[in-house]
Amino acid sequence: MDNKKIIFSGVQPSGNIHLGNYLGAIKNWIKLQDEYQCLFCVVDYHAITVKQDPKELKKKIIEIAKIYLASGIDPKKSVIFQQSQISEHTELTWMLNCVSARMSDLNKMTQYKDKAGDNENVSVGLFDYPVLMASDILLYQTDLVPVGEDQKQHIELTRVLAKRFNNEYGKVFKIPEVVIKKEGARIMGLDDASKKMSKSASSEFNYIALLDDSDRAKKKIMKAVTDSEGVVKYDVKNKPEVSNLLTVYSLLSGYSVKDLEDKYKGSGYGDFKKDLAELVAQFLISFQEKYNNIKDEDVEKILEKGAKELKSVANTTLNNAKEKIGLN
Ligand code: ATP
Ligand code: LTN
Repeated sequence: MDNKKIIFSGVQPSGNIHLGNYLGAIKNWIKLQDEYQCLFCVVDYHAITVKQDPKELKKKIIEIAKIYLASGIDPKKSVIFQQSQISEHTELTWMLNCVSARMSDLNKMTQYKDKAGDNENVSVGLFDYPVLMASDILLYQTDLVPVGEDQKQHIELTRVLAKRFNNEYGKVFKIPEVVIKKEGARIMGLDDASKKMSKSASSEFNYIALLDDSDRAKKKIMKAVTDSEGVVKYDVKNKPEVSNLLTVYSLLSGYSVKDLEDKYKGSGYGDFKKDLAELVAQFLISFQEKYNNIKDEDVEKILEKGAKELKSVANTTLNNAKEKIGLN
């Protein structure tokens, strides 16, 4: 790796990757590739914090890497790799579990509370998920972590764990910064704008998957919940549904929200939704054309090459940390 600043981010190979993942995270990574050394991970150890079907998981790992490539991640500029191919991720997790992370830190994590609710019958891994995420980031001396809004708390925890370790044992880890782009940082569910668009939503009318059939996607937009006012206006507090659709429209078309408000002044939601449905369909058709042209064997080679390239970097950090706590 050269002397550029390091960017690290990742997506779990679980559920259906949706427009929220794309607009809130992956799309923003594309522009960063020239200025930074970018590392994009398929975080498969995170995916197994909830039950996965082994055959499906294998397919999903390749699918995520393909989605990275079809979105414009260039393997000549950025490193794409699979988390479980570098054992240092789980080794560092164990060390941080023991010497840096506290139950009281993890008890504050809202994602865990949202996912587990009152159910005690969830995996220990789901609770420990943020420490694995911290290890991902810290192993590579990451400078910046571009993510959607929902991950902010996890990056803050990463900083706490790194500082705590450095203070107690001597400097091993760089303290990373979170990068959250305001627009698209939290795309909301199409069926319920009070919750984020989510892979694990119970209804498929919550999200537009990147691999959705374009006609199906059009239907989902036409069925998206709005209000009864009939005014296309951005007002997150009073019109969260319409504001969410405006955000998606703006990010996919490049038009500003203001331009879109002007365009649909006085015309109700019918034309607005129809045009958005067409825009989404065209986006999906062009995305999927790229996706379908990528061969599984090529993806496997890219993942292997990525892991080879990063193994020694991860190993150096891990050994430094081991040395400091008296393990080497
Ligand atoms: P789940 O929805 O099941 O909790 P997830 O989509 O949040 O899963 P990941 O696949 O790990 O989990 O997320 C990948 C990236 O997408 C992260 O950077 C996350 O912040 C971002 N992201 C996820 N959902 C949204 C959303 N609705 N709006 C914007 N960004 C999102
Ligand atoms: N938990 C993240 C995925 C993730 C990640 C990371 C993101 C795992 N490790 C490191 C950034 C940096 C999520 O989006 N659900």
